[in-house]
Amino acid sequence: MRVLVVIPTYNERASLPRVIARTRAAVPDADILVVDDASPDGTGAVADEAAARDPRVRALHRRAKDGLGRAYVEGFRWALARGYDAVVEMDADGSHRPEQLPALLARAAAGDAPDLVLGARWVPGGAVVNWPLHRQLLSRGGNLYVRLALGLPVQDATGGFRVYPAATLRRLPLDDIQSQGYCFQVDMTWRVHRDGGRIAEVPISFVERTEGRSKMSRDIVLEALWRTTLWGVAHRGRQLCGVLRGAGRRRTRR
Ligand SMILES: Nc1nc2c(ncn2[C@@H]2O[C@H](COP(=O)(O)OP(=O)(O)O)[C@@H](O)[C@H]2O)c(=O)[nH]1
Ligand SMILES: [Mg+2]
Repeated sequence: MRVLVVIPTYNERASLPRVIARTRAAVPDADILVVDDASPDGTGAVADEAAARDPRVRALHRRAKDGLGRAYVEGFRWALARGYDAVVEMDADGSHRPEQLPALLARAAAGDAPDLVLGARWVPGGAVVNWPLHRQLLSRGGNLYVRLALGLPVQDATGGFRVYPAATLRRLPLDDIQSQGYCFQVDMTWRVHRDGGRIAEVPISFVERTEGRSKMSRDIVLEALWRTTLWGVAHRGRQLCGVLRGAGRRRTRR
């Protein structure tokens, strides 16, 4: 299996070299693509230095900060154009432990061939380390809302440590994906599920970053909230139409 690990970066100069080194050690056969949004702190140059030293590392430079979703879509296209079999999403800040990648990839390659493998915090065996209470509540609350609004049968739809088989990415309309922030993760999960895809969750331990700063913001939370609400209303509307159509058919038959 040819695997590409896509690492989006915005101001991750301090943590990126170590994350790249840990990834190379954990999955020596995988390639790495850093997708940097012109980070003012020079992360792009750090990625270029890593790429110059190691042919398995590549750097893609975007002109300006344009959100996690668009950075990933660009990474996915890069992978599909080069014939990779699977694409990994992983953060640059060390929160996603590269040492857990072999378990995620093994699950992706298992006999039942899931269409998406999620690294999950909120499942038995999963954990968060050093995350402040407000982030834990936001993540748990967000996931609960996603389950209630969409009926999505997963425990951690918001996490960004996951494996996409290339076939799944090829089926998705990558051009249509509007989500910019972290709701991109929910958007993708929801699309795979609606498409009839099988989703597997593998427990991970998420470790709060020790360097740099989180890019989580109020706008990112609001985007996730309004988009999930719209998807939920549309979904529940479709369900209701289905129920009413079924009842109508039963009445005409009688
Ligand atoms: N290319 C790119 N990467 C981003 C952007 N926003 C966040 N990231 C990266 O996405 C990953 C997750 O972001 P982070 O701030 O750690 O989010 P948190 O873990 O939820 O606090 C990190 O590797 C960030 O550098 C963006 O607009 N563009
Ligand atoms: Mg982080």
